[in-house]
Amino acid sequence: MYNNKYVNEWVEQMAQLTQPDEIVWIDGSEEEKDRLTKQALSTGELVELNQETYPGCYYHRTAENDVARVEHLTFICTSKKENAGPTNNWMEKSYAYARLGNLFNGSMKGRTMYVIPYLMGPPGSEFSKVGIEITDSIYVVLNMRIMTRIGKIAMDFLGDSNDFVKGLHSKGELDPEKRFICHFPEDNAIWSIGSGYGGNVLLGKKCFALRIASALGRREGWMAEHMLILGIEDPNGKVEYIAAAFPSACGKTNLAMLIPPEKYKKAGYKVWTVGDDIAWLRIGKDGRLWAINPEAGFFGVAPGTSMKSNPNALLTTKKNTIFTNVALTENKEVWWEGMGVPAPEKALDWRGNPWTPDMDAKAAHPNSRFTAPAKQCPCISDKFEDPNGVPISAIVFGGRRAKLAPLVYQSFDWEHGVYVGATMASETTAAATGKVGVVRRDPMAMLPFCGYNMGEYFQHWIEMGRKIPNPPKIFNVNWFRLDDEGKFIWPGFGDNLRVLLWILDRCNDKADAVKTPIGYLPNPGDIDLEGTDVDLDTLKSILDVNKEDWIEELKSQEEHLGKFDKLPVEVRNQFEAQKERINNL
Ligand code: OXD
Ligand code: MN
Repeated sequence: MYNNKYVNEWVEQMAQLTQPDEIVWIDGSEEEKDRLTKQALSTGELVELNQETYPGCYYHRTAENDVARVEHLTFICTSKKENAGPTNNWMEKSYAYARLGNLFNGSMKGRTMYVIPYLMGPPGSEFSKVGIEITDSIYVVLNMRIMTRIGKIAMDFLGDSNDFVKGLHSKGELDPEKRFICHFPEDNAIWSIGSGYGGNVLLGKKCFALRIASALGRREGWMAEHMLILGIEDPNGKVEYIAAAFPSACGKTNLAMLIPPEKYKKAGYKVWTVGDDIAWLRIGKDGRLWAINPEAGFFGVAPGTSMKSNPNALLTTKKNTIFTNVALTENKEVWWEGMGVPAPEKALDWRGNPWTPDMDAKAAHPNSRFTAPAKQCPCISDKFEDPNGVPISAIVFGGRRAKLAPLVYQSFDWEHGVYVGATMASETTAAATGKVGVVRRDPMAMLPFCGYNMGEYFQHWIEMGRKIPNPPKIFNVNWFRLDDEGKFIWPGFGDNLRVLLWILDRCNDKADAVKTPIGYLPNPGDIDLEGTDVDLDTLKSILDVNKEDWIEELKSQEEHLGKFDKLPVEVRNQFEAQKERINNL
């Protein structure tokens, strides 16, 4: 037990509700980690991997029906429905406490309750915030240990304050019928029951750092965004930072850990990772927007991660990593589709069933994950733990669009950028349950993560723009244009640096642009193609603004914007102006 009376009182109440056999207060020590790991190994919750090739690494399988975030079971629970807005599932607050209270009642009988104090953000930073997660899962404790800063460090930060986010998690019966992920932004509380999958149960991540934090940010004048943060160092050693928002599984982790093409490497360019998923942004004393990564680890999608696609991510996972729902080989190593090494002759698949390469089924679940300490990343930024964060030069939005959106364009100004973000769309992937390959609008990549009315969220963006004396410029990228045969036109991966450098040139007034109805596009000659297979004509074909396609797009945008009861007039006006420009094309 720590000696913060607010924490102790609340834990006492939650213990009365859930009735655990025992309460363990997490201190974050190595001794504790070893003890809990041993326990998890003895119950089979974790499997030890080959300690020669994967030192400190463990393997976990979730229940078969519990492999992804469950947006249809995720709720924003406020007193009034309009505070959750049109894009969130809503449950009335006291009804939610009562309904979930029934499920939590006695849910930890025969189990141990772990109390995990955790810090989001570096110690000593004005950005940082404390959460306490109560859970009956050792897997959660060991993952939170990687994803956040747990134990004493968090309690020291909290002191005797009552300013912490109260997170209650129980595996319950792991029954999808009794699974709920509920957020109470009015009370800084999260209740999650019935799941053991990371995105639903590592409450520091999506639940706190995005849903609760976005609501806090609005109240307190800052922003919590679904953004990676990367630094680009030029040959003179100058580093500039970009924050980028993409919907789930659009290659955010790859972009955050980009390896420059050979030519740029030789010239002295480097890319540094500050964060791969979440950014908390505040206005700095110098009038710029500054960002931290509130997390301490990466919870990345394994399939597709290879020495070719993302060597930095793969190398990050070589020790002290927990793998979830990938395939397990006979010599206790892990494997997944797209790992870039031959499939094992025999393995156990993510369900634990015998698997051989000739089978039709996938060995690893498409949303299988690694949980790895950020500090192990070969390209981790030396500013990763900086309490001041990093100054952001450009905000980049993007999504997967087979057609329409050009490779890159710059918004005319902040307000136009907010409209670009508010109408962002992408084709769905496997990170959330549901259909794959359908175009869905995902404003600022925050659709599943905004903890309040999304119209008011747009308004908050507009207002932040007015308050930031020297705001970042806002861009949109689309690495995913397809040719008629369904092949990607742009090589992507490291070559995306070529586009990011144009973006930085624009921020530094070093590149010209072509004014189009949708924003500023590069002069094709300003994107360096040397060393790629792309010729100038091909590049031109993905730097196009097609009137007919955009007319269709605007119809769909209009329908989308029509859903917001609190759409800011500024966003509506930006839409109308864009429509007029397209019609005049
Ligand atoms: C994630 C997601 O896991 O966005 O990061 O789904
Ligand atoms: Mn994410």
